[in-house]
Amino acid sequence: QAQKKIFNETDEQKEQRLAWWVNDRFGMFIHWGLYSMPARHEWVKKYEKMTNEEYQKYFDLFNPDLYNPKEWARQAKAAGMKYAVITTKHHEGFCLFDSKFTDYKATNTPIKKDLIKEFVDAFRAEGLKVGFYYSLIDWHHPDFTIDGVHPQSPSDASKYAELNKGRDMNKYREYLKNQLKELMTNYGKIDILWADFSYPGEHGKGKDDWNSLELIKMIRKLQPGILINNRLDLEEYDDGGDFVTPEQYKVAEWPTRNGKKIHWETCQTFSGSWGYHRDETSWKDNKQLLVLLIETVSKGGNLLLNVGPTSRGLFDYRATDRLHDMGDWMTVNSRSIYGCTQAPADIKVPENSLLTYNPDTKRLYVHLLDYPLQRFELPGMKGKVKYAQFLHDGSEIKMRSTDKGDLALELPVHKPKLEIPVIELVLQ
Ligand code: JFZ
Repeated sequence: QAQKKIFNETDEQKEQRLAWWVNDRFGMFIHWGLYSMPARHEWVKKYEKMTNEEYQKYFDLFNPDLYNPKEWARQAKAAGMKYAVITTKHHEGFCLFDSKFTDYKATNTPIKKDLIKEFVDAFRAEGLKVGFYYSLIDWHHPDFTIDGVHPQSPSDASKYAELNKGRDMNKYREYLKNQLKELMTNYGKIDILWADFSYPGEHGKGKDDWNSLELIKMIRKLQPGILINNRLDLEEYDDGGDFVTPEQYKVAEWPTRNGKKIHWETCQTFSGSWGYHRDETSWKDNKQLLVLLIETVSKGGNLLLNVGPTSRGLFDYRATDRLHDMGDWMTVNSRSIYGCTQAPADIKVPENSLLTYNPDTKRLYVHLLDYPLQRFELPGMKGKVKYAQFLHDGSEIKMRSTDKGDLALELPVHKPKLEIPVIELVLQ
């Protein structure tokens, strides 16, 4: 099958462009907008079928007076995250940035600030890479045609044409292009563009509705080093997206395309919704979150973990607590995450554990999900390991042979005081 490509970039050049991202593995997603005020899901406008008029009160009163992105950046960095992707505009259509092409923006609310400008400055100052989420969907723009995901979508299909009278997608396409141009021009070097999302089909939208081909060319021209996700509906092209984005579920194995392993990033929430949700109780615990990160790296992927700040501009304490605890673990264990990937196929995964591997240092990391009593066997590893130690305190773990001639480690009876202890094996 002939390769269809948009750009003439070699595989090697692409790997170079993505090298930092593959190495860093762990980023923060931030979903922030007017929906932080109702605080009951970022799709609240659609779920509750609100009109623009009904939604207007949030715009009129939006005033995140405690917004301090330096503190967000501090928390992200302390958690071990290396990049952050923020919603510059979500489906509600509200722009956190100062755009020339709309009045529906933060600078026209009581906060009167370009929130994105401050975000970019603060995160860069902490040494974090910055990415922009931009919603292709827009529930506010008068030319965006009402479709299946629109708050006013009728159940009776024959009503669409009538409801869409006077709406002109040509004008909306211009708007998309103009706004993306602003975002790619006015904020310095942008490391990631996270477009969201396409849903081709009847009463859906895809590449022709957005003019995706023209958009991706413009974006890469304005920001040559940028990484772009796969939600522009350009997957017929080999380079129509730099990475795939499995969302809110666990991938069974490393995703492939034409039999080749491809770059992937899973995005996940703490509690289910992306925007701040006051009453949600389904928060993942620390161990689940660490497993999510480790398992992702064990299959060669990245984790983009989401925070939904409140309408005052703060991270909710439940998010802050979890970020803090992940940071405690990362402080001593990040060597099993950064620069790591799936272990070589010939290495057997021991029971109740997850493996990651650093191909540069030839070190194998065994994450103990269920701390074993004293003896830990590594079938097939005899003669392959030079040295074994705990990662958190660098203390030696003695090696010995089992009766069957396999390698076994002598673990201390007392479980080290951290959720998931990691053994570092220095391979021959
Ligand atoms: C989208 C948004 O609707 C959602 O609010 C959030 O921003 C999330 C990160 O992205 O939700 C999607 C988009 C695509 C799929 C699923 C949910 N998908 O392709 O399965």
